[in-house]
Amino acid sequence: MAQVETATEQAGRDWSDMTGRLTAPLEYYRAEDAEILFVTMGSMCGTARQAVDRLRENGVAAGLLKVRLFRPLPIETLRDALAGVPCAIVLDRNYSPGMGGVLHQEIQAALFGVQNPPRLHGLLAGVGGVNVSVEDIEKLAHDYRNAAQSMQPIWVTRRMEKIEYKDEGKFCSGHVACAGCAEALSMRVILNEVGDDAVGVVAPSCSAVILGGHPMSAAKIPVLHGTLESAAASASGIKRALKAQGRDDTTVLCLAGDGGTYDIGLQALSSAAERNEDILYICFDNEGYMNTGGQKSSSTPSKAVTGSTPLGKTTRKKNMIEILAAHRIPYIATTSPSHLSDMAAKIKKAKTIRGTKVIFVLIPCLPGWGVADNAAVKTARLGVESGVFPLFEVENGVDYTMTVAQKTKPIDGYLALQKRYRSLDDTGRAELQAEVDDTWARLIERAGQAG
Ligand SMILES: Cc1ncc(C[n+]2csc(CCOP(=O)(O)OP(=O)(O)O)c2C)c(N)n1
Ligand code: SF4
Ligand SMILES: [Mg+2]
Repeated sequence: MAQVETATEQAGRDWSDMTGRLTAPLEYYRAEDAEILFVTMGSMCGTARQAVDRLRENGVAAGLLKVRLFRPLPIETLRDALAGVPCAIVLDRNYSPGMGGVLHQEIQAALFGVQNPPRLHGLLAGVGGVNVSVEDIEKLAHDYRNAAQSMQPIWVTRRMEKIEYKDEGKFCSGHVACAGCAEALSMRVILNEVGDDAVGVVAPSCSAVILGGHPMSAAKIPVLHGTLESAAASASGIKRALKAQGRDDTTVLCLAGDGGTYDIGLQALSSAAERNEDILYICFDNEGYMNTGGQKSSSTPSKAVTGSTPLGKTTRKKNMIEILAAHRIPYIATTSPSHLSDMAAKIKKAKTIRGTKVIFVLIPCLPGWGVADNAAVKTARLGVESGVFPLFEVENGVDYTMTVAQKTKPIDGYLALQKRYRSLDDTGRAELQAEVDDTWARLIERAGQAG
């Protein structure tokens, strides 16, 4: 056991000779003259590194000590690293009941008897999968840099988003979506907001499979299963028929996938939009033809591997929002299952508007994207936070309003959760990042111009 630290150091040097990437039991980032040193492990380090950069840009001498070897803990090296540092903040994404964060406890014990130890703070951050952002860590530096040391661990994470949401039971259990599918979750919110006075038109897609046919449908509103080409046309006809019966207030809800929206149903949708038919059209955008086995659609983004693009798609995702905006329809919005209150609010708003409303919902598809069955919402959240799938509204084709106005993360975390990008090299990743940055900049410009 006593030799593990030395052996790990040697293995790290050998690895560095072969790859140029240094790994060591303890790794330092901008730590030389740090007056405040973050100490953490694992995935928290990437976020902490960015926070250190931002703090340094703003004149705070922050640094990071990454603990790679936890058992056995490299105690002497740790003691040397921390002696003389004015303030150390241990970030634990774990909780040992009765004790607190395990790294904090170990470091507290390791520092026993050290001359000139740091003021140590043990912060429990991100426990239970709660997101910890760069801004959160920056704020912790400001909150704790001058605070007196506390022996007790401190819970610091933001509360989980509390969703003010009352499920009206418009979407029944027993549906056949893949377990963990974010489309089923979104469907629940959408049907809830649309209410009883509605008629649905569903294009062949996962939503058609999820809802199923009469009398076993999971939706509590009447649903017409249309063709892939004609969902918007069918919805237009139904709306006109209802209007002729004096049921002008009945919502006609069209549910389609991206294949049925960007490709095969585009002609009917464009015609309906040009006529400004009074329909609420939802596109569940899972970026491919998923219920037929995961082929690419024109919504599939660059470089994503699908059943029909085994080496990655070579063209960009079609910008359907701008195409629809060019029709000057009253309302277009993007939504995500990671932001359910926002989704509900946009459906509610769309219901009050007469004319064609189109709402896109980001759906990370579990088998299609190679996402773990508990990670659809997390993936969607990272899609929003990295600006891959910005949340915004376009009114009358010209007024752009950002719902989430900041892009706070690089795309790496979003890509890492998906197998469809697993063969992407650094060059490909950089190209994709550049594409996202470019699209984001244009969007912000539009939103700015509108304001
Ligand atoms: C004209 C036509 N072509 C092909 C099909 C077969 N088909 C049924 S659903 C589907 C995939 C639709 O993909 P998308 O709209 O993205 O929905 P998802 O399955 O991804 O939810 C296809 C190709 C069809 N029904 N009609
Ligand atoms: S294939 Fe994808 S979108 Fe369709 S039900 Fe499964 S997870 Fe949901
Ligand atoms: Mg699809």
